[in-house]
Amino acid sequence: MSHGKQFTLYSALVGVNAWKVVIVLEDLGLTYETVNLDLRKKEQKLPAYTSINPNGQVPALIDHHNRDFTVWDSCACMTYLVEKYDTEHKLSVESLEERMSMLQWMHFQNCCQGTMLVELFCFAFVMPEKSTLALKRYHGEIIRAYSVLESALKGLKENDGSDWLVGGKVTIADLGFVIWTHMTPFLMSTYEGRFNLHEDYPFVSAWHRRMAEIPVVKKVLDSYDQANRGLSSRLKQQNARAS
Ligand SMILES: N[C@@H](CCC(=O)N[C@@H](CS)C(=O)NCC(=O)O)C(=O)O
Repeated sequence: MSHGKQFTLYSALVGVNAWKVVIVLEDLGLTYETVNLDLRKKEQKLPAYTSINPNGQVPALIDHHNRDFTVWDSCACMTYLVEKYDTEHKLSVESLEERMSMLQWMHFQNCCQGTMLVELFCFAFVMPEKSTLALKRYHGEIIRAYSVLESALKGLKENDGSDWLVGGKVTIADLGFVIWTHMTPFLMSTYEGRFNLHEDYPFVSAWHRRMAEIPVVKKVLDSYDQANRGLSSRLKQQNARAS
């Protein structure tokens, strides 16, 4: 399966989470082969894949240089990669306390920003019935997540002069957010509630721009856009037909 590449990454073109792992693989210069599952065909729920990730979601990562060690969930994959291969701490920090701060932001990203955006998207686009209450709740949670980030980044800048969440440098704590923040304006446009990243969250917006300009991140975001070109218009058409 590996064709000489160190890792196999299970991903999906329309999914977002595996692209978080791509950023770390690319940044650390690790070689990988991507296997894209078709989520609409439910390939992620077939036994061939649930034997790799019992949770039946992408991403999952296999390290062929470590006895085919397998890890799933985007945050666990990113953490594994830096713990084992980022020996120079290019994208990570050293002390236990800073590593826990990094994990704390990654859990927040996964459980709050990522999950709430997915739920909003599901209730706006995927579910056959619209639920105003559900949409309102997820929209509110996303606003809350961005407000938490805004005040944390503002505080870090004003108190420590830092542009980043942990350790005064870009780490996987920051990078876990970038693809989701990139997608947020589109995902939020599925609902009428206000969301203006630039005007309402200037510290988040500036932080996101700094990350999006890092050459590796820019390359991955461009690849994501390329892989998903036409997605938003396809989804809008599909939604118009369903309503
Ligand atoms: N917390 C998980 C979430 C993974 C997830 O939601 N993956 C989506 C694609 S972005 C998926 O596989 N969806 C298909 C499904 O849930 O069946 C992670 O960060 O890896």
